Amino acid sequence: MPEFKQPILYSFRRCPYAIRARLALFYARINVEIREIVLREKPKEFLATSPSGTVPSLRLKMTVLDESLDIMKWALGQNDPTNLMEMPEYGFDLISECDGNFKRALDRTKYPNRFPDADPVQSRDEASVFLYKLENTLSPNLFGANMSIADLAILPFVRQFAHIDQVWFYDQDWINLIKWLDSFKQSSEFNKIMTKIHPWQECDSPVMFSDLYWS
Ligand SMILES: N[C@@H](CCC(=O)N[C@@H](CS)C(=O)NCC(=O)O)C(=O)O
Repeated sequence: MPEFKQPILYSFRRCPYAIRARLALFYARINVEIREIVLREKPKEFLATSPSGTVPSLRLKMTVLDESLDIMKWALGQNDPTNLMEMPEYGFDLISECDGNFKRALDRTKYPNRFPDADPVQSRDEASVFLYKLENTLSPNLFGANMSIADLAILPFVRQFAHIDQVWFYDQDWINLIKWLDSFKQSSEFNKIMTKIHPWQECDSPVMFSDLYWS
């Protein structure tokens, strides 16, 4: 076993689950080594770490966190300078709905070839039901002026949905949703954690959050 020096986050830049994990670690100012993974060529070190073979996966000294939401809760449980965890329990229901029915419908409209039995337009309508629910909740964030863990957990998926057909998305009458998404996409936090890095190789020196984001 290699000596444990610091937490290691296996990540994939565009993956919405990995984006939410990086955001939480960034907001919590937790310094981790980040290893960018190519999903079609998963390195053996990653497969040895992640029981599910999915990103994100965070190797800690005694354990591995293999679910993005667990990484978020762990990070913000260590340090939560902007009070992201201060939200009603209902916020976790919204996250579950995002990860469940909304993501299911999103995938069926984004990847019609993978789901030949699903109608992409009907799936888009199904996904939109959740987005209108958010539209009616936003003021300007899900729980008022402060961002919460629910905002950080859900926004990467709304972004993914919006990118399927941006013309159509920006043509819908979800004004609050568009403002919320645009403000997220323009935020320095989001832009920092989207910094491009080369796929990790065993011979590389560690790339730390502190080198990328806090230098
Ligand atoms: N429930 C997991 C889901 C993570 C997930 O599905 N990530 C995708 C990338 S966006 C993945 O790693 N897929 C494996 C693959 O494509 O081989 C989480 O919340 O972390």
